[in-house]
Amino acid sequence: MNKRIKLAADSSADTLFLQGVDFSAAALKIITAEKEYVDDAGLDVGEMVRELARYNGRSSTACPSPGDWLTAFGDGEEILCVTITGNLSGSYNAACIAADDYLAQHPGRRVHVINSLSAGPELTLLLEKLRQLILQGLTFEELCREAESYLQRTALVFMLESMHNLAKNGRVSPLAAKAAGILGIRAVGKASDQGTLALLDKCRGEKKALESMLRNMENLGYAGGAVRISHCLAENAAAALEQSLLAKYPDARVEIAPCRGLCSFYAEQGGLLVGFERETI
Ligand code: X90
Repeated sequence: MNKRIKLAADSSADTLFLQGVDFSAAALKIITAEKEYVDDAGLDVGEMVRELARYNGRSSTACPSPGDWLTAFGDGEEILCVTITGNLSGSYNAACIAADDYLAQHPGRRVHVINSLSAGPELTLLLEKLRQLILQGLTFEELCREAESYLQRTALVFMLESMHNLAKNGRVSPLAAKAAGILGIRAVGKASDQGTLALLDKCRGEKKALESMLRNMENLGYAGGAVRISHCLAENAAAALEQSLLAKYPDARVEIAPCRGLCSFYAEQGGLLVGFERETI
């Protein structure tokens, strides 16, 4: 294992472990009046989603503190850190503060913090790409450059049945959230270039919504590259999307995984997040 280079990401990346490289995650928290859920390997995500479905009070989230980030940085000599979009979370700012502290404590070491402007599976794709490149022996400078350029070649679309938690916590306007609150209507959208939610479509029924997702992926430049689908208790929808992708792009590398805590809280039951590689023009 390359012990010089350390990868760190917050728990919005849905990644607990990366084989063969030095990786640590910084947990976000999901907070209710009754309980605090720490989005780390110990969290039973299914149980959290079920408990939250029964809970009617106020709930919110909290990003990692600079101290949490410092813990994730550990004793790395060269640290590459990936955060959820800085336009919806304080995680990126906290990581930048931690980076300054770290460099003050350890002159001569390096920290590069990347604001993904995204969430969930687009971060997972980036981490997997960085894992490969570390194993191939790229230098820290090369990794920083490749990370930024890979992010230009990936995107994120989503399908949400409810945007209740996003609206309640001020991450989308109540008006935008309204459609997704109506029974049977799914909101399809993307991570905008500013790292916010942009609505693309409102669909009646899952089939139409999945068609819209695929169409929008293609509009954003999808042409058969890697796809990562994260779902919140929506395994069937994820599998259906995989099928339609493979029907059209038989060589596509598609992976499906359940969301961890933070993405489950905001995507809510039935939500799908899709990170994918796109061709750029
Ligand atoms: O700092 C915090 O408390 C975390 C706040 C996170 C808010 C947004 C999370 C979004 C999760 C929802 C659909 C995809 C959105 C893509 C946005 C760029 C996933």
